[in-house]
Amino acid sequence: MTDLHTSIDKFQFNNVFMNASGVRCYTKDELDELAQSDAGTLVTKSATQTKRLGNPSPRYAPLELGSINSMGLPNEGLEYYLDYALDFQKAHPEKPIFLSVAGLSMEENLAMAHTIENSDFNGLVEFNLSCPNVPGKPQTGYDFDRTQEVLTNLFDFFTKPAGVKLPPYFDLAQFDQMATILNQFPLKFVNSINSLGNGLMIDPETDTALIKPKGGFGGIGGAYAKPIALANVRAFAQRLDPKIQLIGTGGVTNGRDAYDLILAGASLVQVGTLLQEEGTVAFTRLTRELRAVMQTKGYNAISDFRGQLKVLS
Ligand code: IRO
Repeated sequence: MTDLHTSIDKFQFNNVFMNASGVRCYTKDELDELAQSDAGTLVTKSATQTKRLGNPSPRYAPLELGSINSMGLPNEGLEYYLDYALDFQKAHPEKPIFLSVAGLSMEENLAMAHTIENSDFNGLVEFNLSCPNVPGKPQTGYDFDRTQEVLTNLFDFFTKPAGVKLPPYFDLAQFDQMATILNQFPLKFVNSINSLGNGLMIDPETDTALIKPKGGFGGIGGAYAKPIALANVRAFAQRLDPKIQLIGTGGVTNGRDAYDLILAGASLVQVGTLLQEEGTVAFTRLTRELRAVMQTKGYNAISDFRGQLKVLS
């Protein structure tokens, strides 16, 4: 039987698939549903210190090859997700989970990090440096000096296992610069990529932008993102200290897409748009399809092919 077991640092997971933060992980009921699915683990909706309602609706639309969203960081506040994670880890000590945080300022990120540091949380923390949808708040991940400053201040005191969620980059110099920054810190993982920021789609019937916030601009996910996600995972796998593992996110609609992200170097694979559209049953199909691809290739374990992408010489 093919084995989809994987690990990040000391944390063990019996399946490579999980949700992408923001998708079906807003309420405790949604998180419970993820926990009961075939996913190997789960991540909570990116939290701010206090509850936010987010942007006006419509703020998500499915597209032919993916989705557009400008949710605007709606969430129940850090305490809600931290409480959930603390209860969860008591009930499921064998299933480590991820807590995602996305402060609107460095101060807010540091304050939330202090709260988590001083709590009994024993899972992994994802610092989301790439929310594309809060009006007036540029993505930290596109400001290299700011990223260096945030991580320097964070790891001054933060000792729990942590990683960052990054936006997509499009130039090899950006991969070089960002990897040089990330390699200075005791990160356990880098999650690449968040949605392709600030796309625009138009309803042909009405000549109107499909979503309401920001004049229709929003993050693009789904199949549109696959080649960009693959390139970002591959580029970071080639540049990061091997102690920093990759989580691959973007463009997974079938088992082969996940297989490709793993070939590029991913240790875990997150599912966003597909999970939004199909629900947690998507994990059952993806698991079956990934196993089938591995069997065809003669692989029994994720480690047999992770990072083994071949290139033309
Ligand atoms: O609009 C959102 O809430 C959102 C976030 I925080 C993010 O990181 N990525 C995204 O596509 N949407």
